Amino acid sequence: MNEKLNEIREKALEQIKTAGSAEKLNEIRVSLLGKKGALTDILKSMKDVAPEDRPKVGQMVNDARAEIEARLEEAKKKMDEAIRAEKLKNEVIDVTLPADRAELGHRHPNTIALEEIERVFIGMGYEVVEGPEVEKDYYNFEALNIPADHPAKDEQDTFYVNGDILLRTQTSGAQVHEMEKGKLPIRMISPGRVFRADEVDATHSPSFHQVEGLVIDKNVTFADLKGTLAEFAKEMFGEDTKVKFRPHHFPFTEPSAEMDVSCFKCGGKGCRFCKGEGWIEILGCGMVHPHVLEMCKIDPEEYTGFAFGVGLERIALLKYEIDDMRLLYENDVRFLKQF
Ligand code: 2U9
Repeated sequence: MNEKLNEIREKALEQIKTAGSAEKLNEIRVSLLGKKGALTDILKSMKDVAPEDRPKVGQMVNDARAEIEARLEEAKKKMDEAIRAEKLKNEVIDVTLPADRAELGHRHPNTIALEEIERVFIGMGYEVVEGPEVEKDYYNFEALNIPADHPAKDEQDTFYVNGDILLRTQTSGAQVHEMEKGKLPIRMISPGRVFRADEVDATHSPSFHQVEGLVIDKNVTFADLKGTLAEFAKEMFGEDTKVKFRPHHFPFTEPSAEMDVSCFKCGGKGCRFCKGEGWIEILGCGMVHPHVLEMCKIDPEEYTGFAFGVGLERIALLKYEIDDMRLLYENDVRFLKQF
């Protein structure tokens, strides 16, 4: 019995020493101390031991059991400590490491084009004035000499909020507000979002952006308009850019014109970019209509002015040679990342 007990004990201690996991330790515990375990079997066979030897043998079995339990407990503790140490090692934070760089966003092509336009006009002494996107019919149409029966006023072209309140179709209202203040001279540009009931396609959107400009002073002439816009074109598209004015019609300016710039891709020879024309249409402009000045209580005999309007998206598309306006609105990061 003694020998058998020793053998179980030695074997158990060896197994405990080489056990590699908590599961293995548990297996060892069950195989020795469980219901059908080796030590339990020995206790069960105590009935075969001579009565006078039973206390001694019982003591020996209990000692072996206590020792195995203690070793199992010890091994388990060691294992837990090793696991904790490993975990801690992985959790070590090196506070001297440089921080992750926060990803910076990208400026939208519209923003880049607007900042460029603003830079040019601020350089010429203009103020940047923004107006409301929701406007009264008067400021969007009437004050700009756009008659009540003008097609632009049709509900199919303009988003009406209710009655005479609408989403502005041009930023001109901001200029009218400024003129009404009665502080002259005026040299301003008004950038901003405008709305038109257009279907979405490569060149149209129900919401886009404009930059309009207005100068009002004594003795302002068409020559001032030409000189200013020629300088703008050079700064935007390069020193060699030429400009050309074609007569046009707007209700708010008289005379009116559209301005083309020589193609900045081919220098005016004609290429795919300018569709062989050598010229690219950039903006509309003209001398402020005397009636518009009168409605703002400015005497057209004393003051004259010029105005112009550019589509911001048009400038951004040209500048970056993008052929579909929808790309500017989709905010696809793969597109925006390129700017
Ligand atoms: C006042 C008086 C006159 C602003 C002007 C244009 C010509 C023009 C278009 C360019 C492309 C609109 O975005 S677009 O579709 N604009 O051609 N805008 S003159 O004239 C004004 C503005 C304010 C008081």
